[in-house]
Amino acid sequence: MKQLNAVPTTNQKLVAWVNEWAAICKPDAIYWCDGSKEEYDRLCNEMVESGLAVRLNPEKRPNSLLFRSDPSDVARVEARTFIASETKEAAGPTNNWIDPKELKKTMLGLYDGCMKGRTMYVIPFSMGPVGSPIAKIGVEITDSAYVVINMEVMTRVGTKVLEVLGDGEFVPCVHSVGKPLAEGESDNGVWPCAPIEKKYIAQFPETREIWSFGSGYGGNALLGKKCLALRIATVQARDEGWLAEHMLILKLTNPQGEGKYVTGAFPSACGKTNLAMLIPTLPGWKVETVGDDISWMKFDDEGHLRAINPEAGFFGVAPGTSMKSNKNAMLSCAKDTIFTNVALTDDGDVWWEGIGYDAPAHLIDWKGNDWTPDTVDADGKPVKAAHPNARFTAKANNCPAIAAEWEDPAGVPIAAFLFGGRRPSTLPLVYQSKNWEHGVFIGSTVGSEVTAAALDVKAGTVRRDPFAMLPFCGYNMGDYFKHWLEIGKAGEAKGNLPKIFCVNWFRKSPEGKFMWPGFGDNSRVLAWVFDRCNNAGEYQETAIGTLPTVDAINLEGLEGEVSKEDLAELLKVDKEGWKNELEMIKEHYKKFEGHLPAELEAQLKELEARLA
Ligand code: TSX
Ligand code: MN
Repeated sequence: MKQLNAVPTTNQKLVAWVNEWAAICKPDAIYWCDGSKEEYDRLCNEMVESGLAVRLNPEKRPNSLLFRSDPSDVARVEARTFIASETKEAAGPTNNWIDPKELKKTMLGLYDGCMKGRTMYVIPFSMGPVGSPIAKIGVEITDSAYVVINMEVMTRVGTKVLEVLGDGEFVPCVHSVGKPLAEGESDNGVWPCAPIEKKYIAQFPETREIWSFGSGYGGNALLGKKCLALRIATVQARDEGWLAEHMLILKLTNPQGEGKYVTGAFPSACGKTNLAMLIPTLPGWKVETVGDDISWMKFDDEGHLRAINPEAGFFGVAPGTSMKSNKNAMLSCAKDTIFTNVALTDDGDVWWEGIGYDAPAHLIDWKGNDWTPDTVDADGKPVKAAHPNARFTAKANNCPAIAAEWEDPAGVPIAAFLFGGRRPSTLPLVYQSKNWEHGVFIGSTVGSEVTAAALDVKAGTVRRDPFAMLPFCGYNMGDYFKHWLEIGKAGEAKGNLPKIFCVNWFRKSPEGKFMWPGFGDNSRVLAWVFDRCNNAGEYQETAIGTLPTVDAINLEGLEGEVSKEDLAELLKVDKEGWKNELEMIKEHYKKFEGHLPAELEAQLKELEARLA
């Protein structure tokens, strides 16, 4: 086995672990990543030369690549994602569980010789600013250079991380695409991965280990993100008294120049990245981005929850992103970007559905086929040029709206939590929880309308996704609710806990039209949230919580789009709708029997009594 460079650490545990895995995976060579620009450029060029990547036209999209994945390897695979805790009960009712011994045996069989013909890259990375007291260090070994360059955008990689690590602890992350090469064989420009039944995304919560096999895509392969920063970190956070959450972080500044930090949890397809980068339509207000996906929060001495964004980039969904829906995301991926599964234009740029302008007459689609606007499949249905889950991997520092303090190692003090989902009826535009416990109740009942895309449930039903954490909590979700209640108890005395709000940008009229313009106009809702954090803003107490009065939402400049009557409807408590909602929540809560905290049961009873 060739050592391509010198081992850059004296951490004996790390060196032994790398050697142990090299013996199992049997790569041709080992390479320790230093995170330098030279290294990034070299790997990019190698992948372009081997045909795995297309270099985009530098005049259109400087320093950017396009990858096309295998058509079977396009998204996270929840059915192949496992929480391998000692007991099934520890994983809880919402996770796939396998016995860790059995799983390790199976996976070691798959890992045996899986890197033959490939280089094993060792990626030391920091989740969070290097050296921040809230940050954590991981080391990923992988046989994918695509994973290396994505990790170099999404996390902090290299020599500095090893310096801070010293002889300390790291989260070991093992990844292989699961496609060994025979003597003289090459990928031939085809994305390597393993068939679905050999894919495993495994978390071992007690030993803080991550093993991933068979997929090269996103959350399956970039192990710092969903696997470490959420599934493993939730377990560490529970044990250490902090929060690891699937939340955006934004800074909101009012016309007087006062700033507040807000985090928000939303299920997928609710526009979390759009909210994180929103451009307010309310004059004088400003939104800046701290993070678009994950928030790690710890108490400071004053009892403020301080948040860091553990990531260094955005792994955003491209389709639907336009200068109208998210100008800052478009500018973030204007250069230095890795695109995956978008369409390629004849002049070497990218295109996707919802980019805001018509497709040109000819494209190469995400599968590498010629595409024209009239291309249809065997059933006569229009063929999409970009995969619906196509992504851009872009540096946070390339976002024009990035907040100056986004890398502050101390984190930013959070004033408010938002919870939301796509709810066409019942849930008002915004309301505030009565207190922390009521806020945890709201978080535990987060849900989003199921659209036609999901075939397992009928359209129009609500899929519950508590705290938007359903696929990302590394332990029993009922115990996770309890942890949230305990954070409330720990923070209560100092009086600096964030206020908790529920928002819903997706109310529809009986005619099926969106009643709220959303996007930049959501700043009008954020302004009320801001004011409530100062105990200001007009409000009314209702059965479901604290709502703005109709006059409390500033509609200046929205005349003709949203009338006072529409707003009154958006801010009404629909008692019949809520009674139906209560029944749905009872059904949802059944799942957590035996682990559902009594406080949440009580919240449900109290809400029922207030609605009676
Ligand atoms: O991201 C969205 N946000 C949050 C923005 C900060 N989307 C897109 C969701 C898919 C990712 C929204 N879609 C939002 C929203 O607030 N609201 C809607 C619904 C909507 C769509 C279109 C219009 C109005 C509302 N109006 C016109 O198209 C003219
Ligand atoms: Mn996410």
